[in-house]
Amino acid sequence: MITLYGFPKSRSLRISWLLEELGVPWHYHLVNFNLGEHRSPEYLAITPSGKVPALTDVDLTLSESGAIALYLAKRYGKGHLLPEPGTAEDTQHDFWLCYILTELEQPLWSLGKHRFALPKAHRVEAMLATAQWEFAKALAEVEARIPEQGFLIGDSLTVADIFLAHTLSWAVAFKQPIGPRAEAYRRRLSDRPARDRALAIETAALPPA
Ligand SMILES: N[C@@H](CCC(=O)N[C@@H](CS)C(=O)NCC(=O)O)C(=O)O
Repeated sequence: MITLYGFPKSRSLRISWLLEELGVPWHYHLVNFNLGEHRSPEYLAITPSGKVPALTDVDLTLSESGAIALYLAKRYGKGHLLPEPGTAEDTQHDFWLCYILTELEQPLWSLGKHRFALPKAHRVEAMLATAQWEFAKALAEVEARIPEQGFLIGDSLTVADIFLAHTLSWAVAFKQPIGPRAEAYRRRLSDRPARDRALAIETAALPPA
């Protein structure tokens, strides 16, 4: 059985959402950041970085949301959620996934890290303006390429759509302006029932505050 290690509203939502789209049985293991469980010896044995998401399956243990998503889509996607290997669409998919993870997400995450995620002693106020500027620059390229209707590539959902919609939702949560085309895309992707189910599963695992 697949086990996803995660924490609500973190990058684990990319994977829980994908698992719900795939329709495979899976189990959610909450790594409760509020209790410091990501620094427990049990969790560090699964992933030495102590970060989420991580995933275990019958024959492997894996971290990094991009690697986990590609693994799941290749192993369980039955030809859906990724373009056919070697096609122009496959190359486009590579472009999007690399761009989202290295150009779009990074400045946004710098913002998050220096606002709340890093230990206070390591937060640098002066980073915030630069991160916002870098994010706006990276977003401009997304807005120039994002389709007015449908999905990033072809006429069906791919892994890159889940990553882009999730990253754009972080931008909104971090109060970064996104243009109307990106916002319309984010909303139509986020309306998918699989995403709602994934969010509900992750949130229900948290003990009441
Ligand atoms: N590149 C990694 C980043 C993982 C990551 O930074 N996860 C955050 C939550 S979204 C985390 O676990 N932070 C806890 C920590 O850094 O100790 C991925 O895409 O999976």
